[in-house]
Amino acid sequence: SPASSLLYPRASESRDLVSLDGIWQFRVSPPGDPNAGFREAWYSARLSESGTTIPMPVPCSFNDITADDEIRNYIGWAWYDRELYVPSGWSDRRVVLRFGSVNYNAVVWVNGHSAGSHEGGHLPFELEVTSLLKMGAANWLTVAVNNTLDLETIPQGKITFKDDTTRYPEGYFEQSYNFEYFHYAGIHRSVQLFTTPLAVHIQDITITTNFSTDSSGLWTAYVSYEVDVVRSAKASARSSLVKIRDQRGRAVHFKSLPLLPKNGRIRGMVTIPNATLWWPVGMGETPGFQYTLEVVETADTATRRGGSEMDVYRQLFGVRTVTWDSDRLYVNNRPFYFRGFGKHEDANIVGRGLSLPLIMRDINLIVWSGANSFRTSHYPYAEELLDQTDAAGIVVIDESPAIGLEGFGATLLAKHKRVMEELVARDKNRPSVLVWSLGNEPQSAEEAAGPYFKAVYDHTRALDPTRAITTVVSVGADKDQASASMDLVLINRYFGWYSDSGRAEVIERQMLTEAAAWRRTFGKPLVVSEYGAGSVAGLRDLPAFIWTEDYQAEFLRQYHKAFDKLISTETWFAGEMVWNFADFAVPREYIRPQFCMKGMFTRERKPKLAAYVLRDRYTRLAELE
Ligand code: BDP
Repeated sequence: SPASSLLYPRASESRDLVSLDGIWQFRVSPPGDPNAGFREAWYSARLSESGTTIPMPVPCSFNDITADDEIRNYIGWAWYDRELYVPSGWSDRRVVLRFGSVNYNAVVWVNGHSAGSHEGGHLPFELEVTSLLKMGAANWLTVAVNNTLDLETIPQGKITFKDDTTRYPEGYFEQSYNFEYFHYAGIHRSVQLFTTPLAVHIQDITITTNFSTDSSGLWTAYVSYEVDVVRSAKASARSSLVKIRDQRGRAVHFKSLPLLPKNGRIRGMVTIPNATLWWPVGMGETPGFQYTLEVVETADTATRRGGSEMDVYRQLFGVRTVTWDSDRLYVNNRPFYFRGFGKHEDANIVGRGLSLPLIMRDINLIVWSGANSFRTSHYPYAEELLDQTDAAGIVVIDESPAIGLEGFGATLLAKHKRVMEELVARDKNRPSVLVWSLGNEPQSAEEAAGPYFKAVYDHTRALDPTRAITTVVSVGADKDQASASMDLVLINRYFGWYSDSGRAEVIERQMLTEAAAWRRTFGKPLVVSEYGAGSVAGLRDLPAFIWTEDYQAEFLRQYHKAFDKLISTETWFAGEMVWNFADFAVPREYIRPQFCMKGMFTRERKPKLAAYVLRDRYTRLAELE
């Protein structure tokens, strides 16, 4: 299954990489005729031959690029295409087309031939296109993207047809969502072609780590790896090498492995004496320290050229452990306290599209604020961002796109399991990912939510025995059916905002009462994964009034009083994550003015007053560690 192999596309001496990012051609389906592109086979030639196209950047959301309301709010099949050439040297290579993320459904053609499809935004997929590409001639690539959400997609939404033609035009419908952020769509992350040798390629690598310490305080690391190797029918194994390199590129370990006669999985364990551990920022002297596992697979070929072919792949990893008990989460056996953020992938113009400048700006602001973590609310974020969290020692709660789930039927469960497979396959080697989040704010008071979340938990646990698992909940402790199956309890609370709006004076008491109730009910570590108040940047008042920067700052201080009490009196209070890092776009609605204003930073990443309050606190907490 394709989900078992999602190695990041990395060039090496045996692998070429060609970016297909750039300006593509684009068109949405005509109003009232969503299937026109399939009926008229738009993919059978260049898109511009079947109708008008407009230029559209990739990667990017298509919503905020034009001045056209129809495109901003488009729901249905949108079409992309571009031309491409392949180096002639690729005629004896295996060629894979990889999409970092397409939201939501994608159907792909190469030169008019079906190349495959994928369901679900926010996660990558690969299609082998070796036999579809023409070397030494122009090729064209067509992608149809559908962003319609219903009760059997993840996340869910609803389509309501407005049948009253005295009030609505023919065929008018409304897409609603089980979530409160703008439903950006399109080809959101990079599109790449990469090659591997034909005779042999490294399909997947899984690394897990452990360590021991001796009396002099030196660490010995135990690195276990599994390498999935695929050879073509006529090729035979010649050699299999594993090296571990430190950050300066020095080989600290070298191992020649026994040869596998058939395709399959090579397993091994290596020891690194005097090893350097991976630590979260603020916790050790080496935050974000990583090694590289280098795998070299060589096979004798029976091709016309004879000889042998070699595939090389380099996988970063960190040496660290994650454990948990009924009180806390531990990194390398030391208790970890989350001081973090809920975030979004959201920015002006690019929407949810990959932006490397934005990624670096956000990482720098997270470090500035003294935070040590964030949650990828409410869907998996770009791999390029997680590269930076691994390297900086910023802890990640890696959340699936399953937000606001309801119904909990068999189809939804199967898809949810599949999403967890893809997420774990993509991020399993990342040291910064300590926790999988199965989803955010499901209707977890429903009876069916209990067995449903237990099933998703068990499935995820089987995929990865090494990380903690949670589901972020918002119903009351007396009603919640999901948390009983989880390792950590994460709750979202809005005292002083959605209840007792603008009344900061009742926050502390309510937060303490609430925390005690969750502890009593579940006896597990508790993290407040969301608390937040909106503020319009520049709107000020004294005394503080709801929606001002002053109220947002005061609101935080009141929660912090409660958190400080919990930290000093309870062993099980495991962290706090403010909602939200930055202001972000929301659907068309009247309770928020185009954006959720709960950011510490504006959408442009300029600080509000609250950012300084938070920074003072997080820096102080870091010093206590
Ligand atoms: C919470 C949701 C989050 C919203 C937030 C809000 O988890 O996605 O943005 O409310 O309303 O319930 O700001």
